[in-house]
Amino acid sequence: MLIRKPEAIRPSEITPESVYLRRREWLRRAGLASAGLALSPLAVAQRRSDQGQTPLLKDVQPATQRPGRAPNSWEDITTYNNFYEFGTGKSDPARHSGDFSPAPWNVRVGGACAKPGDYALEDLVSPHRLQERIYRLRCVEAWSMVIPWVGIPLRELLLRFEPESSARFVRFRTVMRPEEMPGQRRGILDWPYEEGLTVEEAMHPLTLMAVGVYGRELPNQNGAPLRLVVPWKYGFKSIKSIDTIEFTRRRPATSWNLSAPREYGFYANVNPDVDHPRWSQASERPIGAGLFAGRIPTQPFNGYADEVAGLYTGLDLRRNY
Ligand SMILES: Nc1nc2c(c(=O)[nH]1)N[C@H]1C(S)=C(S)[C@@H](COP(=O)(O)O)O[C@H]1N2
Ligand SMILES: [Mo]
Repeated sequence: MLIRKPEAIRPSEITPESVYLRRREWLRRAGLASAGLALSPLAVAQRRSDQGQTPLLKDVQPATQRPGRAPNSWEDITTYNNFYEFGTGKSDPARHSGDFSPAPWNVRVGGACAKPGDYALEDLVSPHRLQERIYRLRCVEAWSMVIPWVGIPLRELLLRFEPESSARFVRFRTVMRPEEMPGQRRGILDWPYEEGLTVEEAMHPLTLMAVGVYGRELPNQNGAPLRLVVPWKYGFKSIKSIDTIEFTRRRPATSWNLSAPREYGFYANVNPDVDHPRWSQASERPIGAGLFAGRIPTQPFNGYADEVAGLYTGLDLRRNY
């Protein structure tokens, strides 16, 4: 469904990047791939699907920017998760999300926009060329990963709903399905999980609506079929399995902020200078780096300061944590 067949690629869509990827793929097939031509995550996914595993999202524009570290393994990304709807342990989402059904899927779009409505996932996704984005993810718990997402810039998606000028925030909600999500049968949080961004944050070119990882559709534990990725904010802002998007005039209430307002702010920008009340945020533990690997320094805005710091000029980042 999200997978566009190669025949569906119009000549106008063939960019230098896709030509590059195909050439690399050709080199690989011809046995010419050298160490200097390290395979991108997309090419790795291609190799997986060559071996008869899950199909990949064919028409994906490969990432142009890469963070300093190599992407985490598929194993790390899909077995070490936070998704409290399936339990609070890191392996709970992988183990307890088997009964969750991400298809069919509809998203209700509402609030201050000219095109509200119920949209089928396919209609949301199919007009867009999917992009690969390799981003760092920094959890507020002080661990981190590097993840090769596949998705649509949120900006492109939101503009289709024609937001009104009165819209100042965008609110997102995770589906409420206690029958399929065992964590929602317990009072861990005030369900359903809700998050929000300012319109400027939502419209920033780095903000992604992800539908895949490693060139494949999102596994349930990573927020199938549709989840937000805001790489300069703590991971809890990147809400999973979204079924509602609303343009609002007032700042929306958000789940973690409601549950512990002193610990989790609305902005939640990654900031090594502002500690969590119970632990330091100055450094982080990279997942999958090996038992004896040390912590690494946390960067302001998770390393994306050049791109996003301008969104917050004049804002006291210590108060607006
Ligand atoms: N609905 C929902 N979204 C969520 C969460 C959650 O518990 N429920 N956890 C958040 C947190 S704390 C993090 S760090 C990221 C983790 O994303 P990943 O498991 O895909 O790496 O998802 C975020 N999105
Ligand atoms: Mo997190």
